[in-house]
Amino acid sequence: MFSRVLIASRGEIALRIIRACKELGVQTVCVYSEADAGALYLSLADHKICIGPAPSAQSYLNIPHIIAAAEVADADAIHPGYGFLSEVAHFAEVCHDCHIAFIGPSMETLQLLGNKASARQLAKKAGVPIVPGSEGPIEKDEDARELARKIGFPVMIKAARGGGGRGMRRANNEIALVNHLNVARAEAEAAFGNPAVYIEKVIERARHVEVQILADQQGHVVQLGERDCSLQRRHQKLIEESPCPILTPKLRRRLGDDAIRIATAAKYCCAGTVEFLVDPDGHHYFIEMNSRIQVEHPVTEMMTGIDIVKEQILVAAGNKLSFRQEDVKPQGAAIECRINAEDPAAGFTPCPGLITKLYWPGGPGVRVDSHAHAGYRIPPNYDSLIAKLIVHRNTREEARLCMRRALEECVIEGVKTTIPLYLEIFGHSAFVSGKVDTSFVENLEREH
Ligand code: MV4
Repeated sequence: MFSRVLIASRGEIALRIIRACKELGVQTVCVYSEADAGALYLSLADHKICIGPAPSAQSYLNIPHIIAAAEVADADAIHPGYGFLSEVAHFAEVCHDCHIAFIGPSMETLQLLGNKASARQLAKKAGVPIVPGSEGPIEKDEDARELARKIGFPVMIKAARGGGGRGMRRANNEIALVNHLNVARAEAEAAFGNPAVYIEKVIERARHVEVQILADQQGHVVQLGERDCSLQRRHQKLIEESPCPILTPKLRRRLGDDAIRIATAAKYCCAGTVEFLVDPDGHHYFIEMNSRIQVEHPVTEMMTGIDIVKEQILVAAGNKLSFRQEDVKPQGAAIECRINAEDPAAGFTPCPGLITKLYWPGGPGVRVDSHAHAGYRIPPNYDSLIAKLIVHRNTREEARLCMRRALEECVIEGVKTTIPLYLEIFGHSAFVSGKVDTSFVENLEREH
């Protein structure tokens, strides 16, 4: 087992990893930027090292500074959390070359799954359904037009090195396709350093359902059930829930089996998430795999009782998974809200600033994962996540009512948050009936 883990992330996920390490008897080193110097969670780490000024490029994305901190602190492993360098193959390579364990998949797996076009090919080869579209990147406009005519408009143009909706454009006809293709290539080159784009048929009114995977270095791959992430706004997830209200037992088993097929084919190790789209006819399609712990992992932890972050650390240290597939029995219903310092009434404008008063809910079935506190100043340099509020109850309806009660108990003064939007959503008949798809939040905004 590791003796000291360096946490190369910030905020609530850094605190989450500190908690897992403490329970494992592992020391922690937290790196932080000058903007996070006042955050109280840092005092829960055994050591803390400032690695640079606020801008991510000079701190949380600065590989030499992070590696130097690991050397100084004599850390034998690095947990990348999510965001920042968590899926950067080169970072995993540098850790390997410096004899520091990277708590995540191998560099080769990160590279393979980081290219969404090659991940599609891997899924197809593994016998998993993918969205009708191109075999790999699209080179010539004529090929794109021919393919689009064959699969039918509208089509989605996606950057191979994108993901999570970044570098994704919809084209409703040939003119739009040709125009968007060149812009998408330029944007992909600028944003990801790689202009490759691929094409998929647009799956209308889809649900976005993802399956949590845990895999050890001995080749055991286990799936921990699904999370429905359809409630997003411009690809920013807002609310996640499990089980997905529209999955039949048969479709649930198919998604689980297909997620294991893809993780096995990718020689996956550690925690990962396989993303699918489910169309109104109940067909599922693989779209991408995320090679990191995700913001919404607590939903699955509440459903299964498995500590995913602890398992990540144990597996990275060479331990076998401490359970088998037949031991995974998701119970009840769980819902997570991302409480962001944004103003939903003003187009989700970020509202960083000083939190003057903070009171979190509690009681049966309520979990709050947050690094925030009264007197904490939310820096403008990073994402606006203040906390994740997660509830777990026996049924979805009980979880919905519990979530509303918990949201009403929250006291956050000094910054605006997304809470008012959530109170509206959890009282909306479409949510109550479980019939929301990926367009729900944007339609709700249009109603205002
Ligand atoms: C799609 C899609 C429909 N058709 N791909 C990919 C990344 C993820 N964050 C969203 N993704 C989607 N990919 C095809 N071929 C629908 C989504 C999607 C979505 C798209 C637009 C607005 C909100 C969305 C929410 C979930 C999924």
